[in-house]
Amino acid sequence: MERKIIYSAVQPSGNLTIANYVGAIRNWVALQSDYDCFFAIADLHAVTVRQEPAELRRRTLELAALYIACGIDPEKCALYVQSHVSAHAELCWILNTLTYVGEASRMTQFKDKSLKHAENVNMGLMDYPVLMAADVLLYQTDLVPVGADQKQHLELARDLALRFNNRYGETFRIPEPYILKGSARIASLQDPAKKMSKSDENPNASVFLSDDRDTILRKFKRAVTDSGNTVVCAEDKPGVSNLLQIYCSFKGCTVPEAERAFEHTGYGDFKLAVGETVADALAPVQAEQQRLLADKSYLSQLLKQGADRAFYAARKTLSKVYRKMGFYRGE
Ligand code: ATP
Ligand code: LTN
Repeated sequence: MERKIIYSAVQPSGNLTIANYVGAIRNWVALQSDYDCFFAIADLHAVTVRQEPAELRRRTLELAALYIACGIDPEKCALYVQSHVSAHAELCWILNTLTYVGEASRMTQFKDKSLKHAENVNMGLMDYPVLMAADVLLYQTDLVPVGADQKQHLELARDLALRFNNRYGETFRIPEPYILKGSARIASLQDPAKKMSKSDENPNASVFLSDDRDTILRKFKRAVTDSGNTVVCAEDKPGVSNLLQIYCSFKGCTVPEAERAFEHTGYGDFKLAVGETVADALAPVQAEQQRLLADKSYLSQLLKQGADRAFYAARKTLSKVYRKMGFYRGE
């Protein structure tokens, strides 16, 4: 039987946080043996917000090393840099002609980022979800593992695929979001009403995968908790609930199990335990990432191999798109 196709990506737009790890990359590892996977480093998406060129270059390679350190096997899946496959930008242009300005401007992320980067509300920012649709549709993707925050973008990808198919004939497979069980939404350590994000201006709000043990312990020590002194997951305890979620994600246990373990523990010791658990779990990943980054030519060779694989699959879809739309392709 034909294997289903999975596509996902992360932007090299900042240092990754434990939320990106728990909510995205870590979950992909289990998928590689059962699906044909494409995992990209979305650098074209990253530049919708201003990036320092040297940083973008460094982070792109760091993200590649991190994927592999987390357990993504470049032999099993296509691991590549989005800008290495020009078909993404080409299909994005085509899909732009099917996207209404109204629907693009209604996207929550566009509205949020427009407020956050008011000095640079560029066309790319508005086009972000269309490029994402191009990513997914190019590979005839069945499933897209992402966090709940990306669901709206996937709805657009589905709408665009259906619109194209209705207008020009069956071309794209209709992708489904794949919100994985256990991939909880992790909140900011300083404001549990906000999601933890790599671009938060408060460095204590997010734990980065590059943070060393002391920094991790310090950030958890400073994390906001709630009134009271019991370690339980409850609506009126968003801070403690978030810390419990983080603990469980790294310890691999359930919330009731964790609540029981901390039944007689105060907030100070609880936060220390969460920090230690996270630091212990990250240490081997960090070490492996550093080992990989020491051999840049090997990494770049792996990325080239991934891009070749992606290019081959993408070209097939793109030729079909051009043909169906009536672009002259020669005799
Ligand atoms: P930025 O702050 O630059 O917008 P981000 O930290 O929100 O970035 P993205 O690059 O947008 O991260 O997302 C990468 C992946 O991580 C996506 O699959 C997304 O759903 C997941 N993710 C991001 N933030 C969280 C979170 N707080 N909890 C769980 N998953 C998350
Ligand atoms: N916007 C995504 C990253 C991304 C993506 C994709 C995810 C770019 N292209 C295609 C899934 C499929 C995010 O997670 N912030």
